[in-house]
Amino acid sequence: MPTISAARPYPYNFPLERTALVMIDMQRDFIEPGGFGAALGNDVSRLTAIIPTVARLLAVWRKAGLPLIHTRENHRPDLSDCPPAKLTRGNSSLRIGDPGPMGRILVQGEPGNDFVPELAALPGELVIDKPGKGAFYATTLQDELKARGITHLLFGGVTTEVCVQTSMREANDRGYECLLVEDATESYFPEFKAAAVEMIRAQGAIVGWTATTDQVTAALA
Ligand code: C5J
Repeated sequence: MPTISAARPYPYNFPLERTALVMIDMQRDFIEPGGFGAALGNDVSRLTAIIPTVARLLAVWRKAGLPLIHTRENHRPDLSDCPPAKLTRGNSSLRIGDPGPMGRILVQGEPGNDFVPELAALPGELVIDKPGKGAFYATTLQDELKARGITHLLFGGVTTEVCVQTSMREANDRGYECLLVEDATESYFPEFKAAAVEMIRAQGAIVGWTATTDQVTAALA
C-alpha cells in the first residue's frame, strides 16, 4: 500500500484500489475574471496560479489509472435548486443566474460554469454537479463512492476554506480517510487557506492529512 511518509501530521497510507481523487470546482466561474468569484469582488489570480500544479496532479493520477472525480458548483437554469438565502446573499450587482461575461452566473451548461480548459474532465471520469458548498449535499457522490468501494479520498480544488473544506468535512463524517493536497488547492484569501490547512490536520488529523503534489507523486512512483 502506498505511503506518503511526509504527510502531516503523520504518514498517510492509501490502498490504491480504494482511493479516489476529488477535484473541487476548478471552474471558470471561480478562476477566471468575469465569473462568480470575481463578481463577489475577489482577485482570481491566486486561483489561476495553481492550474499547472493541479494539471500535474491530474496527470500523475490518470497515469496511475486511479479514479478521478470532478465537482462543479452550479444550479439548474430555473434556479429551483438554489435556496433564496444563497440567491440574495451579498451586495454584488451580479447574482447567481444573472447574465455575465461568461454566460449566466453559476448556471449549468453556461460557458463560465465549465472547467478551465486545462483541467477538463476526460471521458469516463465522474463529474458531480452540486448546488451547495459540500460535494455530498444533494448529490449522488456517496452512492458513487460506495459503488466503487472507495474508502480514501484525496482532495484538491477551490476554494480551500469554502467548498474544499466543506466537502472534506462531509467526507470525514462519513468515514472516509481524507487528505488535502495543499498546493493543489487555493483561496482568494491566503490567510484563510493557511488556517484551513492547519485546522484540517490539527488534533491528530481531526479532519484529515495534508501533503504536497510532489509527495503524492513520489508515493505513486
Ligand atoms: C465558493 C467554492 N467559494 N467552490 N465556492 O463559493 O469554494
